[in-house]
Amino acid sequence: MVTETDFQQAIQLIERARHILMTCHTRPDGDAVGSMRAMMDVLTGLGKTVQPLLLSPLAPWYEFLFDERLPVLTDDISLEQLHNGRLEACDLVLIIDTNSYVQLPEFDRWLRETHKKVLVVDHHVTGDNLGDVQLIDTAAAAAGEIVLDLIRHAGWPMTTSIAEALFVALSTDSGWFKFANADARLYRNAAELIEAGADPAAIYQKLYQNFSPARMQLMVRMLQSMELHGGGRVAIQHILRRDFDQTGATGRDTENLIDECQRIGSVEVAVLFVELGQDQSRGHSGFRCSLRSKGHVDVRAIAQRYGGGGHTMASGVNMEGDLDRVKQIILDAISEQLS
Ligand SMILES: [Mn+2]
Repeated sequence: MVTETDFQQAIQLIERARHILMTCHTRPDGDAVGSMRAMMDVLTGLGKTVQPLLLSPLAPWYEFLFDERLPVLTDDISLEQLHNGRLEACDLVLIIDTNSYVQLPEFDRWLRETHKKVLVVDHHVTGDNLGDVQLIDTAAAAAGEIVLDLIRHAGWPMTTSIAEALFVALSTDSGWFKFANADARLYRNAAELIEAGADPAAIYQKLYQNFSPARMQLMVRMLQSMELHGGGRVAIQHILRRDFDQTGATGRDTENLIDECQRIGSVEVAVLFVELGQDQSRGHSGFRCSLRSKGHVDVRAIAQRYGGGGHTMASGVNMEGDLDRVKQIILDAISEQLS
């Protein structure tokens, strides 16, 4: 729950700031980048300079949100530049859609040392208390809903561009308004954004009917890897490095692919293992494990046990070890809850 005092403190922090550095979790999703785009507009409108920074590349289907390519830490800006360069000139750091160091790779090293004021906007249950002021609303379906509440509290003007960006945030984090987090509040907020100029049909096309052939091929391979366990209640899939190499798809192309197997009626939990690159796993073999639940199994509890996090119905965790081993660990943890 975000209190009136929290909102007032956040508004004060923003009003006093002049140069704002803004970032979100790695592997940025629609909620993170939609909320970022909305806040970029809000802050620019207030006369602030804004430096957006991504921690991994933006997926192509979100590029329409931005007029210019956003810089990516370590690709476009080094950690040294972050320490020494123009980014040190910022007087407020805004972190959106996460409150955890582990979700801020490399950036966390700067964040741990900096004395800058930090404002966090997040809706996840797990977190490291990164902010001097934190707008945390775990009942919100998307961080974008908290951004919308902040705009309302402050009385900042709504524009078509902000409405579109926030609509992307709300719609993507709810699987286009179909996950269990799609409550009356979400639909009301979405309606308000449509009234403010967001065009759902146009946004849907840009987000969901915009696959590259390579991404489609990657999805086909993922579906071919699918195994059903527990009498069809658990679907386990994987994507290996060679699947990327042979299709030409990239890591960003895996977003939302895990949801596909939930079309199977019997499936209660979907699991996707994506093999990490050598650089990310520092020589070890490792996997990014994503988990989705239709509600019966708490997949956050499973991810948390191995150092990950997320929501009860959508979570993720990085795991070391070979595929058979990590599969068995996750399958055992799910079976425990199903029995
Ligand atoms: Mn989110």
